[in-house]
Amino acid sequence: MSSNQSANENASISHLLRMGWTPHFQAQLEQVSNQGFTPARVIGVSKDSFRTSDGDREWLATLAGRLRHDARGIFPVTGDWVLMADTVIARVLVRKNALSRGASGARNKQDERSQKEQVIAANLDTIFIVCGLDRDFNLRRIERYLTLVYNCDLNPVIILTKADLLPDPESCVAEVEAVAFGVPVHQVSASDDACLASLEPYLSPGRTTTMVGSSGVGKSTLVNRLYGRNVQLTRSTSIHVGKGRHTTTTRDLIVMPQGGVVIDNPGIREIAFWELDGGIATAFPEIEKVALGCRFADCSHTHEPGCRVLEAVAEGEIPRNRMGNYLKMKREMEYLSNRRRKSADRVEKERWKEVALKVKAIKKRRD
Ligand SMILES: Nc1nc2c(ncn2[C@@H]2O[C@H](COP(=O)(O)OP(=O)(O)O)[C@@H](O)[C@H]2O)c(=O)[nH]1
Ligand SMILES: [Mg+2]
Ligand SMILES: [Zn+2]
Repeated sequence: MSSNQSANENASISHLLRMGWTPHFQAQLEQVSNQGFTPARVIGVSKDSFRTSDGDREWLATLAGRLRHDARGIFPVTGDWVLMADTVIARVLVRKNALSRGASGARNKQDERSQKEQVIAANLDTIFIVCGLDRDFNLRRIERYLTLVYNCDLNPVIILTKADLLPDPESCVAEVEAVAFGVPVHQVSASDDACLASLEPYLSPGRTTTMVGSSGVGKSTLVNRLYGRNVQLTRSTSIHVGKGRHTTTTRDLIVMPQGGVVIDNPGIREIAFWELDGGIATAFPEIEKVALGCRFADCSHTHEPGCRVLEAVAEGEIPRNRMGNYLKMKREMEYLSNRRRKSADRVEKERWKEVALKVKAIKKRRD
């Protein structure tokens, strides 16, 4: 290898590192290194085109036909690392992790596809749960977001925006801390840049942060202020710019001057849950702990005799509205897992039907 070539390679590796490239992805690249693929990260997705970047160059890429019909449903999302042949995405590298949810509206639609896991963003280090200290402020919603994040085994950080609108934002911070055990809570305000410094550690080189939160809470404003200039369209700027700008492929992933990467997502209107695992237990640890004392192991904490949880609610040890939210999320989880089990049963039935038909055909041939 000439020294020139290796200098080039070093330069391109340093670009990739800036985009969040890690040994996990390098190892996957090395398995196919002689095939001339270019590694890049997905920085924006529109209907059938993907904006990708290697930290130096950008492409508007399309998906290889083979991947479009991939039965495993691995469809690139913002934050994914991909291998490109020219401007075609030939491979999606195995994700380190992903933020995902049951498809929005899954409750009403009978459509099988609406139950599919919906991946919001991939390869993440931190999730900012962004909530406004205006009418958006809602502890129950924060609990839902926390459960979503824990379900995906990711690290949440709660950001309360618009602190300037309240005389006493500290009391809200305390309320949030009381429902989000051990989760860092930060307040920020458009009129105060000092509070931004507390977020800098999340933006260190190589780290990826994504933001979830209702539309209008100030996610894009926060990105702009952390960046130091307007790189994202916000509600206040879009009024002046007009709608036309929105039709271009959006850039959701921003490489920050601090060295890290931020993914600015559209607001999640409805949070449906997908994986039925430890998310609820992690979001409501004190309830799960008290529940260990219930007489019945499968106690639903609604009517059973010897229910320690109901006792704790009656004694005021567990707040009534927090308990209500806990039960509501448990019901949603059960609903989703039942649906999933039913559709898995149906798939299994179909498979046996096929086998039975084949057996029949074989028998017929023999006769
Ligand atoms: N008062 C106040 N308004 C804010 C703050 N942050 C954002 N906003 C306003 O909230 C609106 C929505 O902000 P935007 O960043 O577009 O929200 P997004 O939809 O979450 O990306 C804009 O009009 C912002 O100017 C803040 O800290 N204080
Ligand atoms: Mg925005
Ligand atoms: Zn109970």
